[in-house]
Amino acid sequence: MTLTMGPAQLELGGPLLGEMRDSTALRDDPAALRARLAEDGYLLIRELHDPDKVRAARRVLLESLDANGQIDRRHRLDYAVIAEGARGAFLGGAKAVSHTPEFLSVVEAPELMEWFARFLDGPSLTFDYKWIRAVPTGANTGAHFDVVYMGRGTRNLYTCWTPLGDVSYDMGPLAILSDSPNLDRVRETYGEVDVDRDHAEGHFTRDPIELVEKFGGRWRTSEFAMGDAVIFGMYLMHGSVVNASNRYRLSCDTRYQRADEPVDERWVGEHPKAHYAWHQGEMVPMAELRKQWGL
Ligand SMILES: O=C(O)CCC(=O)C(=O)O
Repeated sequence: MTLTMGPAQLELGGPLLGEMRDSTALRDDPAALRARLAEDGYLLIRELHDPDKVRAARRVLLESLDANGQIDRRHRLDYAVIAEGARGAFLGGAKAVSHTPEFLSVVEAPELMEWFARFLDGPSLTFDYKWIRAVPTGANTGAHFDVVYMGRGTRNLYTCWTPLGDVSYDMGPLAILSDSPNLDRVRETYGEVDVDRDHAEGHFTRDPIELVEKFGGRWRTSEFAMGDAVIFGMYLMHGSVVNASNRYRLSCDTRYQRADEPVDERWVGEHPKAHYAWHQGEMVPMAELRKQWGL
């Protein structure tokens, strides 16, 4: 099977793209989880969330998209078929969705906060801001580190990527660069970007093959079911496969850290400030920065 990422076609099972490793068996063993994260850069945990709660959160998101005319009503709402001419939606900061009891009962579930507390070896907190995505046909996320968007607090910060529904390969699942790419120089340069301070593009590249050719490693992805989650740190290169289906790929990504470590102030509070200056003034193209860095 061939999957598309940006301009590239990658054969699943070929040298450039494989399947994510399943770490579900380690879910209650924090030391083993930490060792696995250090080795792979990510943790795929099946049913980390309660699937029924994810189903309820999905419903809230679908109703919001439907109210906005984005769902093709000739199909069951649950199929999330995209209305003709409708675009994607990024509902980051849309509290009418992200702070519903249904949504919070997934991403702020006491059992999830406790799981992170065990993993982090100390009480955990989560950012108030939640990133929620309805990815349309033909779209995908370019390759990036999360640190460029949220690096003002502790770097011991973790993303939990949660599919809000089953996600098959054709629906554009998350993809991560694993298998020991040598990204030291990328970390020292691109990894120090702050998009609000630098007015820089956030994605390092849209071409996944270029990354493997320059830095090594192998892309990995997976199909997902309701309840699954992928956890990773701020310096994991990741993006997504193109959504080749006629349905929205629904997901959210939320952040967790130790409560006693510094917090990036843009993402917490009653009304998080979010990206307050990213697109102000002239944007600096990533190609220009990469030239300066010799990358
Ligand atoms: O869901 C996506 O397409 C991208 C997610 C992402 O970049 C993240 O979880 O940090």
